[in-house]
Amino acid sequence: QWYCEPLLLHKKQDKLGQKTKEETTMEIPTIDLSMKNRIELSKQVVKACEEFGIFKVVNHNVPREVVVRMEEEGAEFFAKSNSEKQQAKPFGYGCKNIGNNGDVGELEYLLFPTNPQFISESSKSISNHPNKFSGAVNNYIEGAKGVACEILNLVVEGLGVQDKFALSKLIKDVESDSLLRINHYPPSMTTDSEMDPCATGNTNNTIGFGEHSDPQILTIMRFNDVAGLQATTHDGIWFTVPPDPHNFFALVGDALQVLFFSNERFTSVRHRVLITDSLKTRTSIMYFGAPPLNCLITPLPEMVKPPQNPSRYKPFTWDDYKKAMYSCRLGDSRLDPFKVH
Ligand code: GA4
Repeated sequence: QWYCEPLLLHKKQDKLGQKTKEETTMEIPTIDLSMKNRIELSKQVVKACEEFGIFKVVNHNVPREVVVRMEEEGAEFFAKSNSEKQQAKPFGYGCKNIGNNGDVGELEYLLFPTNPQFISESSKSISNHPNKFSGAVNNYIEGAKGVACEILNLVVEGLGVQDKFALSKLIKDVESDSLLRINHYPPSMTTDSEMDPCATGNTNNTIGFGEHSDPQILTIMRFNDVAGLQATTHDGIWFTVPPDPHNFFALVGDALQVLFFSNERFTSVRHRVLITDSLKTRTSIMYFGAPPLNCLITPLPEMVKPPQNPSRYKPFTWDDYKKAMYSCRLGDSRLDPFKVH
């Protein structure tokens, strides 16, 4: 039905001690946004969200140039000295520490809100050419947001929800709490800790970013030609997602799970990054599409038909969820406290 791509399973027992099946192949759905038959396309998107929660998006219309410029700005920033990078704290620069509760990964990153005013005001802390930096970032965000909105519109169409923009309008809102994250996983053989604050010697097959689901509605991810991303099937089998630097990957987040959960349609996808390449730097860029803080995260009306199909969650705002998630560890099942028992 859709263009299929074999997924390679990680063959060894990994550092988390979980055994993975050997030599099994799987297929990740590919969504071709240039497909003319909109009804068929929306069905494919819903199926991909249901069955995998992660899929590739091709013919997305984001110019190559936009992605290349964003990559160059990221590379320029991460090549700076440690003390220069520390100046970028207001822009969400981090090294190894993830969140506030002791999680660590083998990476450096920038993590910041997608609000253009924040970006233009803070770019001075990050680049000697702030306008060039903020221009590249804003263009990238517009492109990734466009892909996210198109996917969300297709989801809504595929499920027959009346308000065609019920989901995309949440991330288009000027108050949207969406984020951009640029991750930089240094090659595992780097040992010069003065030049590279993340250097730890040989870290082959260690965890670059631990297992988690993304809390937001939808993530649009792009990474360079270095492998490392793994996701789980609904049966808990880990598989590696082969790189495709020309295309994006879409990931179902916790908020999308709740918006449809009463219908048991979607589950947010658990994923992680392993460092498997000892010589090449892995870079990834994630757009996390989120609603405004005061938005109520509760199933869309068409998705709840009580009493046969009551909501599995107490209604909560995105702000409530954010507060709860920052008191959690990375791998926690953060939705559990919101479940109706
Ligand atoms: C996971 C997805 C995004 O990278 C992120 C992460 C956030 C952070 O790095 O600050 C969190 C993590 C993520 C979920 C649980 C909390 C918060 C780290 C952490 C331990 C930016 C996000 O939105 O949630």
